[in-house]
Amino acid sequence: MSRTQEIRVPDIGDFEQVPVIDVLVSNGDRVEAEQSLVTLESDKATMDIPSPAAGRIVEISVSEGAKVSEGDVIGSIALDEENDAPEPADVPLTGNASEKTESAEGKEQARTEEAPKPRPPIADAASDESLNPPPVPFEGLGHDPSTLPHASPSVRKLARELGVDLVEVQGSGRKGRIQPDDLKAHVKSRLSNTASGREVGTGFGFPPLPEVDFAKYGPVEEQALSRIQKLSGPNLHRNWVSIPHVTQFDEADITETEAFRKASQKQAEHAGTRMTPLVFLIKAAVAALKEFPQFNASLSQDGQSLVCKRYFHVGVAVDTPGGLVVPVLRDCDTKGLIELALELTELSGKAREGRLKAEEMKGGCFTISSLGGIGGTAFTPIINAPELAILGVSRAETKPVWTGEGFEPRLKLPLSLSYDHRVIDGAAAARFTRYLAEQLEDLRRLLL
Ligand code: CAO
Repeated sequence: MSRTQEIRVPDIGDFEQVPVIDVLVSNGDRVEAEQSLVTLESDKATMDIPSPAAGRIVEISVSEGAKVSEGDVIGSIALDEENDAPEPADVPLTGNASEKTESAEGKEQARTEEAPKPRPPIADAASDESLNPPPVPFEGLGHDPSTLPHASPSVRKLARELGVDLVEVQGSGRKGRIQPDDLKAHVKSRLSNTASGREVGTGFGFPPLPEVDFAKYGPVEEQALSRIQKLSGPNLHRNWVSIPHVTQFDEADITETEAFRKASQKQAEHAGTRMTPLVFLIKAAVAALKEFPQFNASLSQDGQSLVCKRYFHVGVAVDTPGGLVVPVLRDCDTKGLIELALELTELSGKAREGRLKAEEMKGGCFTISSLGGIGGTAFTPIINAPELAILGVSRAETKPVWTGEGFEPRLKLPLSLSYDHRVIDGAAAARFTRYLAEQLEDLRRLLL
């Protein structure tokens, strides 16, 4: 015959006389251990009283509106046979700790005795941890109690582990109770929304963007994002929110370099290309990456170490009718200016015609994004993860520079270096940018 046990309110913290807002089971129901039986709601939060063990409900003695405190009896349960194993006779439930840890041999002997074991008093049985699960803390502090969702302790525990606020989950159970499947569906939908970029700021506790019917305010037309935008948008979003960006600004005096570039234009044309400021930037970037190897690295997957690269592949952002793409020029340290110019012309041409292969956009160590041909004075480029830094280049401008005796017109190229502050310190970024600028200011340095 199965044993009956009282169901008591466990430790619920400093709360007293907490109203019962829901009774989730009826007399005769079969329940599992930990299954929620009754929901309480204080003025701060809700909690469920779990079943102390598997069995059949004999009686639930409270109803909605009743008020309970820790230790109050709220019903009784007929325990399943396996929960009803007799207590060893030689271990008094009220005994002290040393008595409870009697030898296994002694217990075994007690179990084999034929005489029925005296049933422990219910109050003592309730103090056995296996039959009396640890308290489930009140949750949801800070929420309006009237909006707090109903869910079992196991669902609440899982939600805590996953960092899900149950207020956001739609419950499909009775009275909107959140079932395990509701929680899973919620997490799946959040993940797919994040991956597709539909949800801005997920995981950071931001509210979703408001849905606005723009047509209410004037004529509108809907245009689909390009394929490239759809693909690159979520990556840009991830990089922007997950990498702590800082941008270091500087200027390089490229007066002499520009004179050299113009002078070497004929030679480039002869080779079938154009000598663009970008190839000088690539060479200067390689020199800086060699001098500061920490920039030519990526964070390991677990974020505990740096993967330092011994090759110098530089990505170049190219503006195409379909959107931004970043082809990668390989082994830039081994190539001359004309060779790089030829390669850049070929890759940017392929990019604009949509003929770039996926392989040609992989493996970069560092990216350069030049808006110099368009204009602007500075901007904050987004790091192309898993790279650690990206150089933004704006339009060079002739500026008066004080020489100590007078002003001289000098061509100044604005540089904007965004870097991953988890790995790179501000001082290192300032040194890197200065060093890069110095290479551009005096090309002879690149030969050293
Ligand atoms: N300052 C002043 N003039 C500049 C300059 C600069 N920083 N950079 C380029 N120029 C000049 C070039 O010299 C060229 O002039 P000439 O024809 O007289 O020589 C003119 O501007 C046009 O240059 P360009 O931009 O077409 O060519 P490029 O080699 O400098 O750049 C490429 C090639 C592919 C990088 C560029 O075409 C491009 O797509 N840039 C956009 C990149 C982008 O979108 N970045 C943003 C990423 S974040 O959204």
